[in-house]
Amino acid sequence: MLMKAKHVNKALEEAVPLRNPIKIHEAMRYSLLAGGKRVRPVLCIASCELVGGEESIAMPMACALEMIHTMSLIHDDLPCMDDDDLRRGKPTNHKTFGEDTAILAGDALLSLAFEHVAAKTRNVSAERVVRAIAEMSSAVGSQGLVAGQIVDLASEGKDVSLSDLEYIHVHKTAKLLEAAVVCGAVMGGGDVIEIEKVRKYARCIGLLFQVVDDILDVTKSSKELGKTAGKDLVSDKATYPKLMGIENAKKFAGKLLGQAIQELDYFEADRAAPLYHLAIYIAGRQN
Ligand code: GRG
Repeated sequence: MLMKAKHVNKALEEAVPLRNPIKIHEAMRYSLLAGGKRVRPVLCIASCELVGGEESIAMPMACALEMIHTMSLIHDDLPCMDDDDLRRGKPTNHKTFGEDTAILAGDALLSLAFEHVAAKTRNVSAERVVRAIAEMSSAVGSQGLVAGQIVDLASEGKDVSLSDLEYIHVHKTAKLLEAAVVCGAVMGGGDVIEIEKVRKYARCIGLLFQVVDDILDVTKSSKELGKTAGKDLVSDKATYPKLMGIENAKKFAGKLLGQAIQELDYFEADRAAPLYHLAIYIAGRQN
């Protein structure tokens, strides 16, 4: 997994060279190469290999997914959205380059993502490339990330039900993770049953990712509370632990992990091992 993430980092570095106009490429590279966990690209490659494809076949798609994810983080951090100062341990894009450039850097990354898959994918039929691009697009637009974000923005300061919370997370987080896994299997030559199995796996880990994030928020905040003598660091946003209690949230995470792993039973154990370990990693991650 670490090796795959390293290969992704190298491919991303090459995909966005520092060229003219320098400022926009600097801003794109600043956030893209800032050292995220690379969960989406690694999932995409692992899924491609699961169905018998090689890493290189899925690499342009893997990079495109990380470009889209990064653009969504840049825009999410803007003053008109979450207004955050820090991302991936560094000042946010707009803090470093200004709001105007940050918006353009996001736009350029989104556009480059589609160009990159279409222009750089090799040894995959045009029909499969188009299918994968359609899958990826649907995870981004008004039925995907954008849907999650607009409902999230609209719910600020209001009481959020468990089903609202699930809607937000499915769209903001799970859809792109699902696209990563499905696109990997499509590029790798997966058949209908294989693609359906990995889609179900992805739906579970997509939600799992967010439940774990919420649990980490609580555990991190309570550790910080200890350090800061009672200063209230717990945000007022709705989370799984808040809506169902921490123990039930942990049980729910366990159930999702179990379901995800069950979907992998269909595949040869050796081939499914990376996706199996990725699910365990997502369940047990500490950041
Ligand atoms: C797609 C046009 C367009 C706009 C984007 C701003 C927005 C609309 C959507 C917000 C999407 C968002 C910020 C979702 C949160 C996703 C999430 C769980 C982020 C954290 O992912 P990690 O933990 O982060 O994988 P790293 O830094 O490791 O990559």
